[in-house]
Amino acid sequence: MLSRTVGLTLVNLHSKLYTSPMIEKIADIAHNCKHIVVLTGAGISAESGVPTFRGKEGLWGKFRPEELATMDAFMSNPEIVWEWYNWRRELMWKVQPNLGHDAITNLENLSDKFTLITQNVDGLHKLADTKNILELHGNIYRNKCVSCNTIIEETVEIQPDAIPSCQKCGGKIRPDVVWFGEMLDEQIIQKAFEDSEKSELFFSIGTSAVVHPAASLPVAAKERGAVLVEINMEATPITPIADYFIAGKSGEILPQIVALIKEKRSI
Ligand code: BJW
Ligand code: ZN
Repeated sequence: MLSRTVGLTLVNLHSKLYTSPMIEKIADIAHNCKHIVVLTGAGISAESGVPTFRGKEGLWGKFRPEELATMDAFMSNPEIVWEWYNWRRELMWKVQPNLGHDAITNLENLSDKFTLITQNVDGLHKLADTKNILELHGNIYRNKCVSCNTIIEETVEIQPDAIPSCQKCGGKIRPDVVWFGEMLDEQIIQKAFEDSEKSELFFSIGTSAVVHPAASLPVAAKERGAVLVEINMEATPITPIADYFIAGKSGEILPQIVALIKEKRSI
């Protein structure tokens, strides 16, 4: 195959892969390490058509987080909150994983030990067949009781003007996502820190790295000696501590890294 594209995109000449020295270096580190952790944010799903939160086109440019993504907002206006979540569910239901999600699955298959930590609630990593996933901020398709936290696994369509009540305690049903001011699932966040701190190579991909505790994970990994790689369209608060920062789209960069690891494995 003879193909050539410009910039950071893959250049494949006579089946030998040529790419940037930085990507080459990262692939080399990945090839030689035992434990990789990947943290993703909304940016990984942007190329699938899921809106991000921050930035010009982000959801928080059009909607106020405190009116939609807090318990206070839900208690004072559950109909509006459900309308917003129904709109997002519908949007997410229609989209497919992109090349970035697929590359992460390939990276997992090429790794001895691999953990994917995602802040996303869209379920696209699962759909792309990544196996070891920690969902930090819940899942938009799951519901739970606002009072007793009973999980309602099956996707029930919620009518905003007739929000169902919990069969156990009568509390209102809400989406099982983590809103501002709410604690993350203790076991999930503990495992996320444990794996991050044990990792040799940590990728922070498509996250603005401003929401905690998720944004502390790359810092914790780096402090314990991991090589920190950031892939994002723009710099973030963690860029200054990253060993490698690649400015670009995850759906274009990640497949290059995976292709190079595969090439190294077949040598
Ligand atoms: C691309 C791309 C492409 C685009 N390729 N890249 C410490 C310090 C300060 C504050 C706090 C702190 N600890 C806790 C807090 C408070 C708060 C917080 O962090 N606030 C800050 C914002 C100031 N945190 C919390 O409240 C958390 N709870 C908690 O800590 O509990 C303990 C506690 C309780 C009470 C009091 C105090 C502490 C919970 C946070 C929950 C976040 N929830 C949301 C909504 C989830 C549900 C839903 O989806 O509906 O989670 S908010 C939203 O932000 C969502 C995301 O998961 C999260 C992170 O956003 P993300 O993924 O980074 O997206 P963006 O849009 O910000 O960035 C996208 C990036 O992609 C950009 O950088 C683009 O450039 C890039 N990009 N295309 C590569 N193709
Ligand atoms: Zn209940």
